[in-house]
Amino acid sequence: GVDLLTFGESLVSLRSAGPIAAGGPLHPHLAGAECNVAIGVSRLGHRAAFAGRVSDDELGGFLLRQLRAECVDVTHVIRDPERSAGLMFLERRTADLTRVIYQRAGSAGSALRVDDLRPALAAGARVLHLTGITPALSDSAREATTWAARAAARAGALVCLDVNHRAKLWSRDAARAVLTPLAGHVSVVVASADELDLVGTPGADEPTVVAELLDRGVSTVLVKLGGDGARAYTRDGRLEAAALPVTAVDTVGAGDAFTAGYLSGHLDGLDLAGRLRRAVTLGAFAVAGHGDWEALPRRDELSLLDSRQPGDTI
Ligand code: KDG
Repeated sequence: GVDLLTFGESLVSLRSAGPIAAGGPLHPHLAGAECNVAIGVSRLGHRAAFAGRVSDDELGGFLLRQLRAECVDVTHVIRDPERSAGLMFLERRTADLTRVIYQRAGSAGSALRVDDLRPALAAGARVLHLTGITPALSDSAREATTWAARAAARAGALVCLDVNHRAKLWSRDAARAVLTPLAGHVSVVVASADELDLVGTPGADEPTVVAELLDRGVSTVLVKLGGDGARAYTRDGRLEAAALPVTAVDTVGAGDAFTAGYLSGHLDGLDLAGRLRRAVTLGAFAVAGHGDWEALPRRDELSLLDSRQPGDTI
């Protein structure tokens, strides 16, 4: 088995440095929250696998080549000859504001179903990572996500769910109706502060939702606070970590980096403080460089941001 298995939709992200309506070049990148996590974990030397459906054309070939180049196991990816790759246009509208346009309805990734995941689950994984994006893609993808969470939990894997609400895919109420029951099958829930009530009582505050989750068997709740760091809750109480001070140039993918860092720390057997520290460290690398995952560290680079001055040349 692998250290970490994840699945979902791998996207071709077409990045524009300025307003799309003004024209100019678009640069293709691999994207998709689950792929970002797989790459983050793989860069740190763990064995990570991605499963899902990828189009059987050049765009699918591009996605697989990127994953392989990052040493992500794609043995259980299925090539779909009938559907196209999901696209995401990322428009850097201003230095501080990025806009997203999706062209992903009916994509190969959205056609994911339970049978696609059976071989990957049977092969085994220490950690299964899910996001709240996959169940928003289609009925079959939703069924596959819930099935995988239960199967992995039964097999003794640590199951992690990042709420990852995508308002362009579904409403908050629709997301809550699916993600709240799903959270009952997982050990680790990751959310930003504004996503927390999508896995609990609508409108409830952080302590209330955290208490609900811990009561339902979740062992760790991680709340991402961006530049303010993160909070972790377990039955033993609450722990906080500050963000590393870096110049943020691109926040897309920061949450995935955070989760990859946390899960890498789990795989290494670190205590909660160590896992949280690695999570905010990967988040800092993600925001301090361009791209969803391109700037993530190798293991020998983990301390690169410590005791560093702006503009340092090393
Ligand atoms: O998590 C970063 C993402 O926004 C990204 O890579 C795309 O998975 C994605 C999505 O569905 O928005």
